Amino acid sequence: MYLFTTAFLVLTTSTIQYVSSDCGCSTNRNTDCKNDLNPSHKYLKESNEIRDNNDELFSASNMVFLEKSTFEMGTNKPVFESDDEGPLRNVTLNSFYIDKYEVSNREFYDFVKETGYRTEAEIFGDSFLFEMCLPEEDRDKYQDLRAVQAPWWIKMKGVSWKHPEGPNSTIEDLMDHPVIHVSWNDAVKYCDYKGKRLPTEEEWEMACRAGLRQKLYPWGNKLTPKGQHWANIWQGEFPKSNTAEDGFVFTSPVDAFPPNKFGLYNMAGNVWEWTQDNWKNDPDTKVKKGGSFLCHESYCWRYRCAARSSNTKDSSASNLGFRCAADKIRS
Ligand SMILES: *[C@@H]1O[C@H](CO)[C@@H](O)[C@H](O)[C@H]1NC(C)=O
Ligand SMILES: *[C@@H]1O[C@H](CO)[C@@H](O)[C@H](O)[C@H]1NC(C)=O
Ligand SMILES: [Ca+2]
Ligand SMILES: [Ca+2]
Repeated sequence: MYLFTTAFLVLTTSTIQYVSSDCGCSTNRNTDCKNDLNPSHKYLKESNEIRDNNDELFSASNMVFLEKSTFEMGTNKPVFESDDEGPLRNVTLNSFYIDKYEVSNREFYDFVKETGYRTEAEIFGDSFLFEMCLPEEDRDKYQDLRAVQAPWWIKMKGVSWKHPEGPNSTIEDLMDHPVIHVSWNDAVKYCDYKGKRLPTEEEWEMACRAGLRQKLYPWGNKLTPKGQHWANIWQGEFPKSNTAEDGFVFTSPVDAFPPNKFGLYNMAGNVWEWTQDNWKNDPDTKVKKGGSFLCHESYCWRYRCAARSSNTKDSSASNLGFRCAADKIRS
């Protein structure tokens, strides 16, 4: 049922040790892995301006229209050969709309309220939780539930989009954060209800690149131009310490960090985003794009536009969400 084909398999288990030193969330370890470290909003003026306007953030047609165009997809300098990041090729796409933001908890909450929808994690009764969210003294209890090749994931009962950081956590203070612990099947249902659909991988990557040619990131080639953070990823040593220099140990609000030139937020980092496409022709495994707050250059340099990874379509985790696309906006 759950299969991590991704990212996390590149580290061998021998390099992973659990030490009791600072893992990056010590400030609030016992209260569900809260983000209270210097939010990057403090110094990213642009994101503050948007955040003041919540109507805009949660309005129904919060999408960007992208004209029919040709763009260069992929790369001839793949970082992960086995992910099929290459080759560089021209792809022509018809016009489409795409959500400015990852789907937020508030939006998903409204959807559930209106439809009574239950996610697969709720039906299965568990989801993959990143261990940092648990109090350190509890982590040993869950040895048997760790993913073999990625032991920092714990398949945890009671974790779902409503309880994203542990069975006793809530989304109360995370309404503007991306919904997580949603499967591909859940994402398809949500977009469909909104009269939308998931983006194809090509659409997603075109949107990520925002008109820039052969750049690594949605904003260019430098990770931190002007000494600022442009995405929510991992700083420090994975998986032991997250210094959260970008302001966030865990997810960030969907409108944190500057948008790319198309006005799209968090294409790189924060949470991985499901796309429509099959991974290597397997209809049960879907392509996800963009990397997440858990990505670090040392083991998962996948917050590049060309990077790609996958999960089985019924799987869910702490770092996987989505945004929708559409051919037309419902009026
Ligand atoms: C894509 O098309 C443009 C314009 O025709 C061309 O300059 C470029 O070399 C092409 N890129 C690739 C990878 O074929
Ligand atoms: C959740 O809360 C219950 C009741 O307070 C407690 O018994 C349980 O250990 C908590 N679970 C976790 C994972 O913290
Ligand atoms: Ca971060
Ligand atoms: Ca993202």
